[in-house]
Amino acid sequence: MNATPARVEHQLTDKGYVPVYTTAVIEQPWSSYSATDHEVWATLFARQRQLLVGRASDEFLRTQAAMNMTPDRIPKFDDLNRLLRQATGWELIAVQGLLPELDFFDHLANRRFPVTWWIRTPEQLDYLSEPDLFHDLFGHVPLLMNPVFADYMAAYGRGGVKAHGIGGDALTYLTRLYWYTVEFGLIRQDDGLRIYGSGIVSSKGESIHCLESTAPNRIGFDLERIMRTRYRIDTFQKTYFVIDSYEQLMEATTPDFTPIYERLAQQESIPAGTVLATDAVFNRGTGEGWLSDGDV
Ligand code: HBI
Ligand code: FE
Repeated sequence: MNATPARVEHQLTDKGYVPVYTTAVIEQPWSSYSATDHEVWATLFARQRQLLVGRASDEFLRTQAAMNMTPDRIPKFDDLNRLLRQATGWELIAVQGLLPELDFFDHLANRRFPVTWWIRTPEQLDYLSEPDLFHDLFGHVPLLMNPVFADYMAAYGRGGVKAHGIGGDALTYLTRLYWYTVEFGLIRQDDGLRIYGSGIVSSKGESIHCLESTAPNRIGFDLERIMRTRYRIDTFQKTYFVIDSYEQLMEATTPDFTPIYERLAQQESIPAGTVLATDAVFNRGTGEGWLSDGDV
């Protein structure tokens, strides 16, 4: 039997958590999962599936159902890849942890989504500081079944590879775009605002907070506004950006970003909790419970 691959996780140092990167692409060691691993998957899957009805976007719920993920056991990437390749040409690859940004972008550009092979422990059920199998598989993979979102993610990857070559703050701007759309995005439906961001759908607390709390701002999507806006990595978001459609995301990535990066370099970044007079505001948050600093 093959040895179980490494779990490459953030290291706790006297300066707090520091990310550790790995580039290896491995086979999903499905026989290595313990009964506890499958139980953690089953618990999180059942809880989020129940919580997200009426909160996640119709398309997220539809694509997730289309993936036939088994709630009781950790799905096999090979089973999911048969569906995914057929739908949009994407495939999952198993990785051991965080990839260096260029590796990550290059995989996206080639329609490969890196999924961390290991799942969090029962003690980490409600929060862990980095993507695990549940965040990636439950959160990121379903919308890759949607052709428009799948094209956006591939275009985003190509943009990331290019930004890596440009240097300067290009990657910072692009990472903010990922953060406020792919990870923490909301979408407007006829029946109200709904969640499509992976960081939200894989989090019990934030699935409730992002739509029902009065604390956060909710602002209409604006590409350059988002690319100027700093964000928090350790608490619920202070601001959520709302798209009208997945097509709007795809259209936003069609222009050449080079002149946009040059324009952004002349402007100040915007704190996560700020609302500008030019913002299309759905609601201005009260800010209750916000931490005052720590934006990245
Ligand atoms: N690596 N495995 C993995 N998963 C991610 O989501 C990921 C990554 N490396 C870099 C990264 N995300 C971020 O820089 C994105 O915001 C681009
Ligand atoms: Fe993620």
